[in-house]
Amino acid sequence: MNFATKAVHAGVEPDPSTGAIMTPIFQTSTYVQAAPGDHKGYEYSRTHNPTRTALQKALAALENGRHGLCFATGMASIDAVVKLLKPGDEVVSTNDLYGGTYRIFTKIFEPFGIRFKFVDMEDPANVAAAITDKTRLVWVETPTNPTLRIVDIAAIAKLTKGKNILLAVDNTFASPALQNPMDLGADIVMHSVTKFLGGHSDVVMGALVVNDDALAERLAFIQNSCGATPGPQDCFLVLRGLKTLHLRMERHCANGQAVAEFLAQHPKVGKVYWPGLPGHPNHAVAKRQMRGFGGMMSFTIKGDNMEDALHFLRTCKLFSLAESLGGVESLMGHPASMTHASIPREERQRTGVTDSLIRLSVGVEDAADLLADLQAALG
Ligand code: P1T
Repeated sequence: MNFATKAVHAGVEPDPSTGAIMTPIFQTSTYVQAAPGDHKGYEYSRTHNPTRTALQKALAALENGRHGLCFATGMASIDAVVKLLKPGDEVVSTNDLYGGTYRIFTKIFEPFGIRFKFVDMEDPANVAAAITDKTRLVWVETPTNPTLRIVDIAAIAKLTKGKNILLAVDNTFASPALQNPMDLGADIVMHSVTKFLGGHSDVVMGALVVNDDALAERLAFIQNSCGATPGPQDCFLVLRGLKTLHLRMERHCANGQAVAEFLAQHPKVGKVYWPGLPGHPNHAVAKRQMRGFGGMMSFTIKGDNMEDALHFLRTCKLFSLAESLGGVESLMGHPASMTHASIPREERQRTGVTDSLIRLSVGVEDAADLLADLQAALG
């Protein structure tokens, strides 16, 4: 099945008791058993819920994987992956990544004896140099949040294969409509479902997709034991969002291109970070491993002056100032004070998250209206 057909149909069967075409919201905590252990595959909703099962199947299909696991938030899904490790294990991670991921790695898991190394993965040689016989996980985010760096997933997979090292890819910025990391050799794909998968800024959720049966079993054990699972109503909303994922992503990409090209030629704009621009350092890799460049981008205002950035954020009208991304409406953010405030300033500056950096999540509105809004704010 091709992607658009999977987006509409994957995981979803008409309800056997009524024929309802939409998966019902199974708003139940438990399931009646005829005798102890004699049940229909469902015992308790932390462990299994039919609405969640449908969503997990749909997400697995969209990532070309065999097993999907949903979590209460994107962070809970990252938490589950790191809980596969034990004290003394090492993780090699991208140095530009969502601030919350950096925070859980350094503030929650480092005190438990897991060691994290943050490297610039635009050059896979840096990953090769950081891997030791203690490395058990390589954590890739691509495109990275917020400077849209691109990591060559297939090149990193060559470094981890056959070495008892899991390769996990946070695919939140691309969504499975634009990139399928497992096809490039990843063992685990992670999503903040909150973003493009949900697509309507009304749900917070996370997901993992894997192929390996034993790995899926270990993660399902963590999912059930730690209990950060989403409720059925949220699963229903995401099932509904997925049906238009391919259509939304087409418009995010088209609007993203219009906005990036507009910013790139604007005399008041400094740097523009968008993987679709030919001047992006890893544009060729993005072209190879992605089917489109998406609607996420960041830029600086010439002179790199905090006041100018704040003026811009106060003046824009269609782009709303808010954390998060990937919804139908355009959002803008100031990573240094919002999404990436938990990363120390020197660390941030090194990866380009300067005080004037502005991140845009370009929505699916009319492109001309978006450009007019940006033009007015830059003026
Ligand atoms: O917010 P949550 O669903 O828990 O997902 C965390 C997360 C993980 N990975 C990436 C790449 C993310 O962007 C996020 C969440 N990011 C934001 C809220 C943000 O505005 O960048």
